[in-house]
Amino acid sequence: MLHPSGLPVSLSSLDRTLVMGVINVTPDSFSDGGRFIDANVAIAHGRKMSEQGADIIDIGGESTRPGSERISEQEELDRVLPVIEALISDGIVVSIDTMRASVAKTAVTAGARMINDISGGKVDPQMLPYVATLDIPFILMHWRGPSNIMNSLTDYDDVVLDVRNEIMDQVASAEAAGVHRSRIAIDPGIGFAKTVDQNWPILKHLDVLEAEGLPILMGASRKKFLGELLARNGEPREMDDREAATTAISVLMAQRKTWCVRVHDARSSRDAVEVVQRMAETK
Ligand code: PMM
Repeated sequence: MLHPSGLPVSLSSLDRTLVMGVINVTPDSFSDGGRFIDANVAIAHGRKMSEQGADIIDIGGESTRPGSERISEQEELDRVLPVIEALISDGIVVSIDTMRASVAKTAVTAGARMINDISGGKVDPQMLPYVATLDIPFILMHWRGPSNIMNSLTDYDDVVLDVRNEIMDQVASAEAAGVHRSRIAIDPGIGFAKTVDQNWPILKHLDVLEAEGLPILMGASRKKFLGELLARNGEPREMDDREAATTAISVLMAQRKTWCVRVHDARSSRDAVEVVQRMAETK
């Protein structure tokens, strides 16, 4: 059964931040590239994250790391489909991370319950019309351009206001294509067309985005701005050693009841959400 938000009732009735566990079935993703290119390893990891408290597993087959090039549709499908099918048959709620309508459609037909398009429908002209035919959540991320050039697209007058305005323009395009507003979650796109320093004001002034009244997903997990924050002797903190900082962000998000955090380690973020939730309920 689905809630009017398009979420399974068991998720939408929760009064806490959701935890989305990430699996990149890619050889080169920014955070976990190469680890889950083998479908069996990816499936085992998805099951583990689910047991550890992930509410949703987000599966992507195309790397979005800065500078990365696109892969073919077939290659993307070959990577993600076996993993999606296996996790869905276990009853796990799956989200498809793709910029291609055709891949989204195959995933949704297989049972995926959410579409996460980092371009918010800007890359594939078929995406928004397709999403308009569905009753499931659509995660629309702030996006200025493809990964191979996004590091040159970081000029903002005021990063907080510009990101808000640009996301809301994307939301308007989605609505114009027939996507119902109640299906849209927005995401400021931490690290996408942003310098390391530009991510902090977005987090600090999240109220500006919250004022739009749409659910917000935050994808800060293990990203470069955390590695740079924790750098020693000019060396960024290793990717695998950014978990405590990621958990700190999850605490901050849970405190403001952000809709969802997208993370690589489900257990630490879910534990953090539980602590915040218990504090909020304690008289
Ligand atoms: N980040 C990545 C990939 N997909 N999707 C959303 N909605 N938000 C993000 O911030 C996001 C994403 C890239 O990082 P990864 O290596 O953690 O997947």
